[in-house]
Amino acid sequence: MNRLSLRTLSGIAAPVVRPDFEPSSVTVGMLHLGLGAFHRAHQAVYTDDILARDPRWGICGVSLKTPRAIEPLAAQDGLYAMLTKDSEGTVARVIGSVRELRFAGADRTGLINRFADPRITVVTSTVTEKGYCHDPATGALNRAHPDIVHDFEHPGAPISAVGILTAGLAARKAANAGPLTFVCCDNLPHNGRMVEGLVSSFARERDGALADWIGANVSFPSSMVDRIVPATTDADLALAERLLGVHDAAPVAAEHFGQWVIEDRFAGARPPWEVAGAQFVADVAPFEMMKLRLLNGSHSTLAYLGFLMRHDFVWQASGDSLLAALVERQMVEEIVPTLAKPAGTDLRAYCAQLMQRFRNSALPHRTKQIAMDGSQKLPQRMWGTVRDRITAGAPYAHLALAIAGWIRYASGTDERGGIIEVSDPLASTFARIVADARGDAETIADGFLDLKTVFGADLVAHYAFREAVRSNVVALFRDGARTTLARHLGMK
Ligand code: CS2
Repeated sequence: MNRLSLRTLSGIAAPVVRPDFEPSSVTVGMLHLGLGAFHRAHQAVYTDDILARDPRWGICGVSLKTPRAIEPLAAQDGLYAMLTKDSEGTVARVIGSVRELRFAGADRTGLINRFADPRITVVTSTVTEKGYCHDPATGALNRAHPDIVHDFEHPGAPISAVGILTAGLAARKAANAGPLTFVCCDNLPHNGRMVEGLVSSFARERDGALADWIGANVSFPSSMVDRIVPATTDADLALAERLLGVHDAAPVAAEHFGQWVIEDRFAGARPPWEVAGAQFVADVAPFEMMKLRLLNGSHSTLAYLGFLMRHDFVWQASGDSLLAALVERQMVEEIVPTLAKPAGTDLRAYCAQLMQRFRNSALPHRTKQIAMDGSQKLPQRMWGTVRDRITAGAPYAHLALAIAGWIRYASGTDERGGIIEVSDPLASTFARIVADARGDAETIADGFLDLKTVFGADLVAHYAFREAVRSNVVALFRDGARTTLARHLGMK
């Protein structure tokens, strides 16, 4: 079968949607770090939507750690299918906005020099929470992280996102290529300000003049990104091939819903993403808090407790009446009261819409996928809400159970004694805590609750918080998730 490419594109027929611009006449105006499925189903689609109007904004997609994402796309001239799926069916669309591909490991100097192209004025990133090598509790650069240690020693051949960005900015400064905007698109609080802090502390240690130049020429707007994009499955590959009539080795599958709220603080020219529905606002914080606490917080609750209750997929977990009741009450009773209402948003309607999005069975999303990297994700998804509830003297019992669900999951065995492969930068720390506890649930809970880099010094020292989580961990080990949850909800 033929492969998707610029040559075969014209043969792809409706109802598959083809780019409404000529991909080969697009020039590159932005770089993207982290060419995973999320980027290809989100920022690349917003960009695809505006290229007919302004062909200056083609994307140079960069993969930092592995060539896996690059190779299939390179064989397809950067083209791939985006499948949007819900109960009404699937819509297939070919995305043509990724015009250049680079694997950092293949040519670091070439990549760094790309930042010095004056036509490139925007850099975006989706490198996942752990990709910024920061301390999750404080947001500061983790200087002990092996990639950061490497990059301080070899600033000209960096491997971390922060190191590559800093080296790229040094090249831009040397070439006098003008101001640049970096838009972080990962699920981190105040993500722009956070990355600015990381880059400026990394740069200052290298070269004070570079740090000053960055301060004067580079802006780091925060942004809230939203679209549920599970890992692509074999079924998606087969479906893309059937719908397109050509082989596509790199399709992405996602929901129809999409949201992108960006702080309007660009240092130079930018793509007109508002034409594609992005919102440019003065303050992203209310949107970001709503999304991280309600969507991502609920996702994590469904992932940990759902997995323990043997739900492989989010649509199953959110269709389980006990879990649905917990998540709904957690949102309405504990999270919503901590939020400022973002302009134009009805928070109750947002919660109801989330439950519907979670229940999209046409888009199976593995609880195990969301369960990854809890130590990096939960601080922004849950701790902030807990802190606000503590300050307000308000209860946080549902959150305490969800957090206990994470500890129970991260202890590495399921409820039938099977091994859970815990994927987390702190997995070996968790395994040590569990081994040292010799099966005692309270000791396991305390081992986790002592982790300052995860919980922060304040929560580690908060007696009532620890007790609330600890008693739930004990119940989860003793009685299992279903019984604990039913009792918690007064249904048993
Ligand atoms: C999920 C997110 O994997 C996860 O941790 O919670 O990827 C989530 O699907 C997106 O943030 C939705 O915008």
